[in-house]
Parts: sequence; C-alpha cells; structure tokens
Amino acid sequence: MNNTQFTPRVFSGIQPSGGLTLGNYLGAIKRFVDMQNQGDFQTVYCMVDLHAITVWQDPAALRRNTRELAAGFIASGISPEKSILINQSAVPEHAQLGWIFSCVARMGWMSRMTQFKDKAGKNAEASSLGLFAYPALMAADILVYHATHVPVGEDQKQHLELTRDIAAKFNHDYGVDFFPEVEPVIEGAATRVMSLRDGSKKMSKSDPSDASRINMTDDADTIAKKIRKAKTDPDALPSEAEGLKDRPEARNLVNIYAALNEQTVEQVLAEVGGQQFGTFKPALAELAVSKLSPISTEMARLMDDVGEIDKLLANGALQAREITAPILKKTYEIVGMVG
Ligand code: AQP
Repeated sequence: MNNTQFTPRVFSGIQPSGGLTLGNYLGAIKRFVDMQNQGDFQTVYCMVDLHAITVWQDPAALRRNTRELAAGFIASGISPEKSILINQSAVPEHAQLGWIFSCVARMGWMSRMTQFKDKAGKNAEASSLGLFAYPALMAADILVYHATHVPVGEDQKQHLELTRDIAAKFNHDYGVDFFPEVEPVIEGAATRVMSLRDGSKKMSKSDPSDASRINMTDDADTIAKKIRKAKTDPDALPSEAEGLKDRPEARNLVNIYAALNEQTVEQVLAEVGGQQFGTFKPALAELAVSKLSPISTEMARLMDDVGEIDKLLANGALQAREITAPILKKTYEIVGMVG
C-alpha cells in the first residue's frame, strides 16, 4: 500500500476517563500541538468518550471530564481554527466503522492486546465486551479519517500495529486499496512518563494514588510537593544517559525535565550530572510549575463558560463529518450494504 494517494492527516485522541496528567500532556498533547503548528498535516484531535465508558464512568463526571479535556487541549495550544476538535460520540461514523472493524479483526489478535490484560487484570470475565473490542474502535477512529499519522505514547504502539493489520485485512479481503497504512509517531523524551511512586508503572489518570501523578489542574504547591516526594534512589545524577540504566525513577524525572524544557536527556545530564535529588527536584518542580501553571489557569478560565466549549465541539463535529461521512458511505458500498 502506498500512502501518497492520501491527504497527510493526523488523528489522535485522549479518554475523558479522569483529569489530564503530565503523561498525557508530554506523551500526547504537547506533540499534537507541534504537529498542528508544523503545518504539514491536517490535524484532528478527539476526546474519546466511547472508549472511556469501556470501564464505568459516572455520567456527571464523564460530562465534566470531557469538557475539561477540551479545555486542556485548547489551553495547551490546540487551536479550533487550525485543528478539528471533536468529541467521539458526536461523530457517529466512528462507532459505525467500529462495528465493521469488529467483524474484520480476529479474536486471536484482540486476545494478545497487553492493555486489555493490564486493565482487565485478574477479572477478565467480568470486564465489558467494549474493553476487549476497544482496539477495533480505535482503528475506526483513525481510519474513518483516512489518517496517515498518529502521535501517541509508547503504550499505544501495539494498538497501532493492530490498526495496520485491520486496514490490511480489510483491503485484502475486499480487494481494494481503500484504507491507508498508518504511521505511529512515537518520539521525544517522554513517550512513557512513569508513576512518581513506582518507576515500573506508567503515570495514569486512573491510578488510585493521586501522589503517583501530576494532574494538569494541580496548583504550584501540589506539583512541588509531589515532585519532592517522588520516589528516587540515594545516588547523585549521572553525567551520561548510560548511568540511568537500572534507575527507573531517576530516569523518569530526567525524562520529564528534558521533555518540559525541550532538551535531550544528554543535554540535561550535561548540566545536572553530579547533582543530588535535593537540588534537582526543586529545579524540576520550578520548571514544571512554570510550564503547567499557565495551562491550568487557562483551563480554569475556559471551564467558566462550558457553553462556549460545547459550541466549539459542535462545530468540530460538523467539520469532522464532512470527512467521515463519505469515507463511511464508501466503506458500506465496498462491504455490500444497500440503502
Ligand atoms: N504515562 C504516559 N506517558 C506518555 N504518554 C502517555 N499517554 C497516557 N499516559 C501516558 C498517552 O496519552 C494518550 C491518551 O491516553 P488515553 O487517555 O487515551 O489512555 P491511556 O493511555 O490509558 O491513559 P491513562 O492516563 O492511563 O488513562 P486511564 O487511566 O483511563 O487508562 C495516548 O497517546 C497515550 O499513549
């Protein structure tokens, strides 16, 4: 499959399953903004509320989190003039193509998804069918736009490989060249931001421990306190990246510093190598507050007028459907549906 026939288009999404974390910001949103501003792509960004309900969501909290996520996107620099910003359930073609892809994807493929295993834990029997089928809907989210590039964090790599498999199987089974081969864009110093309490676990909005993550709505004191209390080891920071091997917590804090300051890990270590955490942590806290405070202030301002957020999302859905409706119509024709 040759992607040159497709408009260069970026799609990515975030679940409104809680408040935004620093992991979502560095691993996803910050890079969404960069790709928007590069100008090489049409960019579509999404609050994936249909994914969020694969695990229980209180309806009022889901509504609030969806609007807060939209505010987070905009406050971080996603411009509704430059990007299409939508809520997934407002663009029905996502779920419609999701069904077709549920019929293309194989049970064996889905059973290998590590995120399902992680999220379902020991209780897979009691998980929703939606949690198991999630990656087929994710493939539809992307391919209903014929998106060519998908910026994500490291944890989504396997789902994107599945998206490519679904597109290839659809194209093969129906003898068409209809869906593109999407390119995952996983780059930068913070493709996997780890929990502040456990360097082997990713920072996550649904982690029961609030101390494990920095929320985008945390105030300066809370950010500083969480960084001060972040788990570390007793050694000084090394001067080279090699020295962070087998030091997951130290590596995580250096990665966060590098991503926030738009430096490489090597550049950071050249400056801070030899420092103790007692010196490095306050510098990291100061940097985090200086980068995150303007965003949280703007989020709070935007949340004062949710009517305006809803209006922007309704307009985004109209723009999105100009792309998705013809792609779904053509898919139905290929599959043999009448009417
Ligand atoms: N810790 C992370 N480091 C780097 N990137 C991350 N992402 C999430 N956590 C990190 C990236 O953010 C995007 C949106 O993720 P999501 O909200 O759709 O789902 P998730 O990956 O399951 O994120 P959470 O925070 O862990 O949510 P919950 O707790 O609800 O499951 C993706 O691009 C993801 O890679």
